[in-house]
Amino acid sequence: MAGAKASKADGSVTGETIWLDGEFIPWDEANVHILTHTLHYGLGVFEGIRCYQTHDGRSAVFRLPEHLRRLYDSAKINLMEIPFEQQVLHEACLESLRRNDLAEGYIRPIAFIGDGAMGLHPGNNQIRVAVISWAWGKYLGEEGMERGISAKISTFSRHFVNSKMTNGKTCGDYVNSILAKREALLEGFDEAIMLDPNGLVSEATGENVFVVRDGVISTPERYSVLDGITRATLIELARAEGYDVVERGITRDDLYVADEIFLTGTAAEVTPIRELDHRTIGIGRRGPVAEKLQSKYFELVSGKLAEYEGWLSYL
Ligand code: PPE
Repeated sequence: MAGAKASKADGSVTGETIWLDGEFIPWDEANVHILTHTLHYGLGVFEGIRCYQTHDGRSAVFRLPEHLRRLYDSAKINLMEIPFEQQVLHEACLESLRRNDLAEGYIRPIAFIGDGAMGLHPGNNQIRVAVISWAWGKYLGEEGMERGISAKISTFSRHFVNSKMTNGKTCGDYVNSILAKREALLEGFDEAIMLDPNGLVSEATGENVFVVRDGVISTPERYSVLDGITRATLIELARAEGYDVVERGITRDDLYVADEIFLTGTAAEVTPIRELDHRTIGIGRRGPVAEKLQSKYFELVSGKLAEYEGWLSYL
């Protein structure tokens, strides 16, 4: 398919083939029935994983087992049983990249409830599983990686922890993120950071938040945020670089007076914030800590740090 490797300016993505319920089928035929339960009620779980071309030309998926483990955890939290062994999905992720001819790309496994029973109780509707891969460039813009992006504190609160199960990555939870993201973009910002119901900093619409002040790196405790795999990676990299990293309650004004703020996520990687609610953050562009950790992260995912080889699944 011509142009299959690029995601277009309108955000649409295409490819050759999609793994659905155990087999690869043509991209354009990967359709579901309109009564698909997840479409109506939002109970499904998904992952976002990246594959990078490494320094020696091979391709490697970053922390694939950890992402798949979280997928199964998300399913368990939501009382969904994924009808495949983790190893089957592991292979499907790698094979999906190969079959779509992607040396680098984003992988989206999703488990959802199929059609059949309607109403909130999904009955015995089939749990369906897909793995999709596509080329995805810089999530918050190439320029943002160096210049930093602008953000606002959202008027929408992040879910209360007993409402959003924060160890899970559940489809319907993203309504809250979409509301916050659209509000931010409509007002001319690039991203939104949400506060939890107590007013403490939670996370951005699809990223975890880090703050630097006087050389100390802080990030919100795990309980109110998705247990980000990039977050965990950054904490480890930062500590290895000799930084103090603390997980603590962070207030809105801690962000305003930070020397640096940066966001982490599989899609967003490590993206600095230059301005928050019209206040310049630190030097108003990527600061030294973000720069250091960003470059370590990219060295890591491109296979240049031998001590972290175990985090790469080569194609
Ligand atoms: N918080 C949220 C709410 C979130 O969605 C993500 C990932 C993270 C934190 C970071 O988690 P991790 O990727 O494990 O470091 N967001 C995915 C959504 C992307 C999308 O737009 O779709 C991602 O980065 O893949």
